[in-house]
Amino acid sequence: MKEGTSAGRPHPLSESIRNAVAIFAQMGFSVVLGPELEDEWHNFDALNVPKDHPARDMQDTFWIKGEPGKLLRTHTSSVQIRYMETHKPPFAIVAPGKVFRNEATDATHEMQFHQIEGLVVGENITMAHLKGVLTTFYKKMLGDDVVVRFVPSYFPFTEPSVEFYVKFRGKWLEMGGGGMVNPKVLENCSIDPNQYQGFAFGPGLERPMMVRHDIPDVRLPYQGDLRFNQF
Ligand code: YSA
Repeated sequence: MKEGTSAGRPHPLSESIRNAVAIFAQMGFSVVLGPELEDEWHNFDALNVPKDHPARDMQDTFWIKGEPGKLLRTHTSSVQIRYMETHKPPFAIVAPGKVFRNEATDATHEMQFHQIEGLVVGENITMAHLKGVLTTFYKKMLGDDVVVRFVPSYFPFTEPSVEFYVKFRGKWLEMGGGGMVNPKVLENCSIDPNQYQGFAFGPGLERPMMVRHDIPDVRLPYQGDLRFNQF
């Protein structure tokens, strides 16, 4: 190799996205994609987040100027709706992609980040399946000794809901949210909640990258520092 050059490698974020997709694909999930430019129905309404409900404030939204009702998706949960509107259960999908939030940045928050949405709908699906899938995912992603903690939470589109955490630099770091799909959401997509249940989850992908590479600040890998692409 020429002096002064070094071998390149995938950016840690690309690696995080590719690993996550590969792990879920190995577990039998199909991989689907959805649009980053969304509408209110798929991002909020169909997910049981009514207009003027305080839950909408949980995610600060970038609205598109001059196009009422259009927004940059605040989470990949919009892809759940797009998929359920056009497919009949049973199915198990993941949807990776960029999401956007109009919020102040800090060491664990960027304005643009990535999530991988998971959705399983079928018969006799329980919360135990959700815990098993996510625990397996983080063990494969971060190593067998990782400890995943599940804590009760609230999302309008799941009931019951959980948040899950992994330990990083001595503190619990929130990795994502999930739960059992709210029957109202199934109904909004013309799926009979008396016959089918489902679980869904939406982990971020920047935070596992931070844990895996011991990166202390989520903003660092977004600043074009070429050392992230070198061995
Ligand atoms: C909940 C229930 C479901 O059935 C499906 C999905 C979900 C998750 C929900 N859609 C959601 O977005 N929850 S969240 O706002 O807590 O974000 C999920 C994860 O994204 C966080 O735990 C974190 O890992 C990551 N995240 C959130 N804001 C971030 C961020 N990562 C980097 N920068 C930010 N600003």
